Amino acid sequence: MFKYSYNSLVYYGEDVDTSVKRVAQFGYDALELYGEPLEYDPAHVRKLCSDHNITISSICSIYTAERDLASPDEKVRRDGIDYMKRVADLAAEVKCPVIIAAPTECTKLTPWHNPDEERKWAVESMRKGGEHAQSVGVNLAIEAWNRYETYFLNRIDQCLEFMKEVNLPNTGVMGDTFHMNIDEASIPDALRLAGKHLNHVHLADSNRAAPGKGHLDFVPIMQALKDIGYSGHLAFELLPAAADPFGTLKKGGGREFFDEYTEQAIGYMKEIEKKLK
Ligand code: LER
Ligand code: MN
Repeated sequence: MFKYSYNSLVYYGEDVDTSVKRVAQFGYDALELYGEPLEYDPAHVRKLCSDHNITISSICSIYTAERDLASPDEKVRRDGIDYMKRVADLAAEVKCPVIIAAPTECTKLTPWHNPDEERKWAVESMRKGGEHAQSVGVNLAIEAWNRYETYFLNRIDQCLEFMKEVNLPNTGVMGDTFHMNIDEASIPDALRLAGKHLNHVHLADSNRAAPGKGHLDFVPIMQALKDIGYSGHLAFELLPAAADPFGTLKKGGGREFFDEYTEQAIGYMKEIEKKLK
């Protein structure tokens, strides 16, 4: 019923060939690429996808302090917009429908300037990047992150407000169950609120491990997605339980996030699907 994807961010240090083969082997529809466009050869990715009957569901943009769309520094905002354009171009080249967008650096916990002005800059920057994405046929999914990763958009209702201000037809919102577990009063209600504007989803359990390894109840979450007629991808975005998950991966930890969790995540959700009304 649903289309599944796996975010390659956790396949740290691996070539895209191996990642595509792994998700194909475990019955996925798609792979989510991490957002560093220079690391991919689009023609090669297209060929790999067609050889293994996989699509690219989405691109997980990486927003850093140098790419912050709300920065008081005009050059930083421009670099952020240019980055968004490059991610959109890669998406178009690999036939990927949606790229993740966020107004701030991931882990920016306080504004660097007057918050109202930051918001105005964020809206303007997102609109400029989004207009380019629209011109190459790509949609933006505005993602809410929990309070420990941004002060800006922590919940779906805030993303919907921001989306209205950006005011582009190719812009929607997305939920990530790891963040939602922290900052939404109810994950299913937030998904219902997003309704037709929901254009991407990240799935992870409460501890960011594969569903079934934490304490989230995925039945009402998936029921809400079914009830709103969600037709986009469900992409597992799983990361090691550490303050510095990439440090863990760099040291060779988190091996269960490769084969073991890739297999377990989709298997668990297919069982959940059987319980839906
Ligand atoms: C950040 O925690 C996150 O959820 C990612 O999707 C990064 O874009
Ligand atoms: Mn996410």
